[in-house]
Amino acid sequence: QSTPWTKGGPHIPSGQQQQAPPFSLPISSARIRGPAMRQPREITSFSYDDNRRLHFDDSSLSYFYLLQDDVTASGGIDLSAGYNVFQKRDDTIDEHLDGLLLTLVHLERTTGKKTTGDIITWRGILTKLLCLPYSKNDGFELNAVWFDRQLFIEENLPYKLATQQRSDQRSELMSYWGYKFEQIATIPKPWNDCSRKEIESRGQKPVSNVAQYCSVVKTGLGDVRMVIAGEVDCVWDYKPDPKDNIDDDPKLFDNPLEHYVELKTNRVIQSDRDASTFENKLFRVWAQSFLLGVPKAIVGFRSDQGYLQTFEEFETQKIPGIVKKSKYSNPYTTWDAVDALAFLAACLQWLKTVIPRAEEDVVWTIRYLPRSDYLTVSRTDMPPFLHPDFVQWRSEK
Ligand code: 0WD
Ligand code: CA
Repeated sequence: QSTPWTKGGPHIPSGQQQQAPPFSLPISSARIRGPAMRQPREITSFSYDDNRRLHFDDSSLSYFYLLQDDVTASGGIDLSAGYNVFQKRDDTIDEHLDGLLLTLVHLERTTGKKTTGDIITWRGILTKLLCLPYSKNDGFELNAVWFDRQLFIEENLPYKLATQQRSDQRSELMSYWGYKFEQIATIPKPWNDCSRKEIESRGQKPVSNVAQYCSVVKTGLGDVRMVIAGEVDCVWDYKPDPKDNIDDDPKLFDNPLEHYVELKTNRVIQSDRDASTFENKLFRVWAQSFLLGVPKAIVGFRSDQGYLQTFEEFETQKIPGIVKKSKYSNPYTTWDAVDALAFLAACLQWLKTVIPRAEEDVVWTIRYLPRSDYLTVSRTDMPPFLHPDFVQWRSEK
């Protein structure tokens, strides 16, 4: 049973000659100027603790602390240390949008104001869509549902689990290096509140990826307003207290997002091939950080044996330029931020119109098959996936 659909996606010139299937959006990095992105603003934040319990506060927020000398003096920090005691989150547990939705209930209860926005989702979902024109090898499925006149989008976890390649021992270790880097590059409190011992012993505890700090931001692209939540690795210096921002003068506003930092690890660059692979990755870092308004990424460079050798700061807004000016850049295949945003804008606008608004509680699948040229939407008979407390809260209003 499908609803009649008049047109394919929005009118984007596509290089493809293929006939568009119904309910579909051609994937294209169109050479058109996309609508403007609004400056993201943090509306609230939340934390998961080491037991994955949710707290409506900043308790899991970390602070950047790493000295170049500490890295070089030791001849490189061993990022494999403690791998045997890694406390890894069970990522087969489907959390849906729960952390975000329960945080919105808490926010709306305490402020008495309803969170407005057309689309509510995790940042990671939008990163996938933003990168899609340049990253067509991996397929995905998303679930979407209209509720209370807002469109909620989550990843379809069973699809992800069924299709993801079983990661081998080497890639398991490499992803551990990323979490180990986060551990040795951060402290749980601002440095002037930490004792020397707390700072020096920061790499001793088992590494865990269970605790997380997430920022919830309001942002917009063209006519689409969004509420997105994403994990933030740490702050550079401090997080401003919203109470200190009573003044509405935007010039005086100390924006929490401006203090955030994304952490990444990468192999040390030794060849042209390494450099070009890194630039590809850097663009994804741009996409991810840009969406949430995170201004800085710090990349730890490690050897093939997993020894951290050095680290470098990248300003999010400069990344597209770095990639574009690079000697590895190719005008036909190289990532372009403006074009990627134009695609995302078209995509979100399309989702808003193509998924029938009147049919609340119907779950739709947004599907991208590997290497295909279209994103498609179809109706499912899946049960709604929004947390019952959120549904009840919004239904009472
Ligand atoms: O589609 C998504 N993005 C999903 C997110 C699917 C299922 C769950 N989540 C959860 C995350 O666990 C987190 O609580 O959503 C929350 C926010 O995620 P996000 O910021 O939207 O996620 P994304 O931008 O994809 O990833 C950011 C970081 C990752 O760091 P790197 O440096 O690799 O980008 O979130 C972490 C990861 O550290 N992360 C996870 N950690 C453990 N298990 C997972 C996971 N399944 N997904 C993301
Ligand atoms: Ca990270």
